[in-house]
Amino acid sequence: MIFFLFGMYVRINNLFACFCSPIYIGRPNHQIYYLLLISPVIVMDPSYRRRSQNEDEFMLFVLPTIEGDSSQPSSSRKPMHTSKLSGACRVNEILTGHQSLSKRNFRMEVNVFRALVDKLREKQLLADARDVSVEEQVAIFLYALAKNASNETLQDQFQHSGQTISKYFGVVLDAVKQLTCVYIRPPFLHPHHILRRPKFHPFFENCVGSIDGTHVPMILPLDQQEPYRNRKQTISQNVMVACDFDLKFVHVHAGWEGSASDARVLQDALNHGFEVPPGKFFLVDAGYANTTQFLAPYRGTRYHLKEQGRANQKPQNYKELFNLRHAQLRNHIERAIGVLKMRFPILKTGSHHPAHKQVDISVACCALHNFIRLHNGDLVWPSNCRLEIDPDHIVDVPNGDENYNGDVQEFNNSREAGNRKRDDMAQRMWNHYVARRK
Ligand SMILES: *[C@@H]1O[C@H](CO)[C@@H](O)[C@H](O)[C@H]1NC(C)=O
Ligand SMILES: *[C@@H]1O[C@H](CO)[C@@H](O)[C@H](O)[C@H]1NC(C)=O
Ligand SMILES: *[C@@H]1O[C@H](CO)[C@@H](O)[C@H](O)[C@H]1NC(C)=O
Ligand SMILES: CC(=O)N[C@H]1CO[C@H](CO)[C@@H](O)[C@@H]1O
Repeated sequence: MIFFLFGMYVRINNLFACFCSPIYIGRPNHQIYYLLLISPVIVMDPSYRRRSQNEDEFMLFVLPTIEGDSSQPSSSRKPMHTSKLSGACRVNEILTGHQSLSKRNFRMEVNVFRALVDKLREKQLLADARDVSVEEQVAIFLYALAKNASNETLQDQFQHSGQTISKYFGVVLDAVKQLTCVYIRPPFLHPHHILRRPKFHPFFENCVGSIDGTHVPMILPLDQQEPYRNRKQTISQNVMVACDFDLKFVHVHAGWEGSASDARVLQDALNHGFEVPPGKFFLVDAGYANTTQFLAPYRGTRYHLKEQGRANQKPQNYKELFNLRHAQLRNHIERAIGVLKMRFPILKTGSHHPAHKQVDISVACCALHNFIRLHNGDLVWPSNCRLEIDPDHIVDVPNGDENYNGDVQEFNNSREAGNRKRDDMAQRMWNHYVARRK
């Protein structure tokens, strides 16, 4: 317990808010206010942040002058990366070849890949180096996420030294991290069209999305593992994601120890910049308290769609009806998380990058997911992708908390109001339902 608390303290001190210039990107006027005030918050260690920033400044500065791979060990007299097929050719081959090549290797369609490269160039987050174009830099990064490719595999694939690979992985990770503020944005306030369907309307019209905690495996040195040990005894971070009904992430709070409860992580996100727009609410599962801003299903009542489907029974009372509608609406967040992890299998296995980079990788994947959504990238094929990872290596992580364990004072305090709101909604919905059935 003491260890756990200590772990949390460290986290809280390490918070770093991602402040970014508010950019108006063609939203309805009433959105501007939120764009200015709310920005996604990412948990990370400020000292890491500072160090990596300096490295980047250095790297971006020296990029254009670096010459090839001057890093070959002098003991090996034969040059190592001699394949005729240079990295640049390979990337070109993939981008101009059959469309499945880009999906398989970069986990996105060619047009989305090119849009990403353009955006990174345009924002001057990446620049062509003499021997590694922005296309190839991005390719190295995405290939690593897609295949959990090791340093060595990347060297062979792209015909560069370990240092070069490592450097560009870091440079692109940082660049994508900077896009986070642009692509992970607060939810639209206008009710989503799905909420206009008769079975949801008008009861859920102020709902802006759903929230869930998802575990992402981490690989950590033995002496740092304990707080990250989750219910399934594996090592993971607990990442809170909020997602709108377009399957876009609207907030991500990453880096919490796997032992922390979903409710605790949500509270921490609220303490560090996450806001629920006034009068709006998110749907949460039973791992959270039910409050006015976060509506949970009724406990001890059938909840999962599967359960209700199996019983093949119409809801018997207002609580069952509420839970059914709640589950139907919440389906989208499970889908979003599912697609995210299938698209970027590195999120299922953990990697040997330093801890802060593992945290950054999970946030970067969410930003890329949104970028892909924005450019109409498909969601179907990533869900059906064959995972090119040894199933033995897929880390078993918990599926989010099943019950709120009462560990957050602030949520405890607003439960009564939450219950009144939920009862009120559920009863109105039930009356409407019964009246229509007659
Ligand atoms: C990749 O290998 C090079 C040496 O070949 C090393 O300098 C670099 O740190 C390695 N990068 C990672 C991320 O392991
Ligand atoms: C992911 O890569 C790391 C090395 O970078 C390796 O230790 C780990 O086993 C890999 N996982 C899978 C599933 O291949
Ligand atoms: C929250 O309420 C529960 C009972 O509903 C209680 O067991 C728990 O100690 C409370 N937690 C806090 C942090 O006050
Ligand atoms: C899911 C959940 O937390 N439900 C709880 C909402 O609050 C009431 C009382 O405060 C509890 O009885 C429920 O279990």
